[in-house]
Amino acid sequence: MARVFSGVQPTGNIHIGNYLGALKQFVELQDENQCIYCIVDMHSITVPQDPKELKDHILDVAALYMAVGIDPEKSIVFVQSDVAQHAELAWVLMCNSYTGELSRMTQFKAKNKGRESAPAGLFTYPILMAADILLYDADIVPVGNDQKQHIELTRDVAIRVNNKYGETFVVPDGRFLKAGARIMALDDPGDKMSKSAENKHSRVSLLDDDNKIKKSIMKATTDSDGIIRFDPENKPGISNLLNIYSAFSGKTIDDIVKDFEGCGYGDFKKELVNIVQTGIAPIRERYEDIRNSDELIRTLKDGAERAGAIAEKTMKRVKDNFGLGL
Ligand code: ATP
Ligand code: LTN
Repeated sequence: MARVFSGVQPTGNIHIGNYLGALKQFVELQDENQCIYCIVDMHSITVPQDPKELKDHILDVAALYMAVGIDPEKSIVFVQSDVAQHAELAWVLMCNSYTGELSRMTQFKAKNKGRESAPAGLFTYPILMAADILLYDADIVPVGNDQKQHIELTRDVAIRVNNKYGETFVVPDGRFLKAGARIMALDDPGDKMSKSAENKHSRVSLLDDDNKIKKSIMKATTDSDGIIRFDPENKPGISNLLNIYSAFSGKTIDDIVKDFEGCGYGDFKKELVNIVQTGIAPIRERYEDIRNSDELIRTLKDGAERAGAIAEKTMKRVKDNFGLGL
């Protein structure tokens, strides 16, 4: 059985990009693998958070994990800050990574745009992510395409440590889906769909009601030539919508294009509204029940205990190999 690890930040507005790029894979993988899914709250404080909102968002994401189909009987689900070894290992890895490689991370560059000085945690964010993954000897890391560079860095650091200190870490592979790996913003298909974008119609969130889903999709930016064709370069808007259609329906893009031959964008969007509404409704319904149950916190505490037992073993191996402690 392969070991799978991934994480999502506890910020609001989990959207269909997060779902199609990451969460959907989490569910698919849990039958055949040993899966560990984390709510990475320590990553989220790399930018300022309201403490009360953060606590709520941790439980929101945990409930969404279960609502999309993650089964805590099969997978370990826990909150990152409940297992202290994440921060402990991050320090060791920081001592084995370079400011040069961290400066090249495009996510850091994007988040730090226009500032002269950045919070050090924003800069070292990818190392905490590497620690998350390496702590659990993960073989596979299901994520969206935007995380490719961070996975490469994780591999580089793992290989570097193994070469210097002897076999310490499993070198992980990223797992990226074809149809959902990079969902673009509905209002600007040049940008990825994002939790933090100001315009709420730039995304469809998993907890949006039918009305909001309809509004956001019908408003989505397309182009003026009116032909439904997959061409991300020249027709990014309609290509993004085709991608979303394909990911929710399971149909290939070629088949969808054939089905809509001769139709206008309006007809296509109406059908897409239908498909997305149908895909999301059961998640939203399950979410309400789970979010309000007492079971949720018990599940996370149990998950932290199980994760902590694995993390402790890895940290012992790391300390032994590095000559740390007594
Ligand atoms: P933001 O949208 O504000 O940039 P994020 O990327 O920081 O949020 P996370 O919670 O860290 O969100 O990401 C959870 C998962 O969703 C990650 O695996 C990430 O790669 C994936 N993901 C995020 N945005 C998209 C997208 N637009 N398309 C596909 N996958 C995505
Ligand atoms: N950096 C990721 C979230 C994340 C993660 C991880 C994903 C933190 N730790 C470990 C996979 C494995 C993001 O911003 N999407």
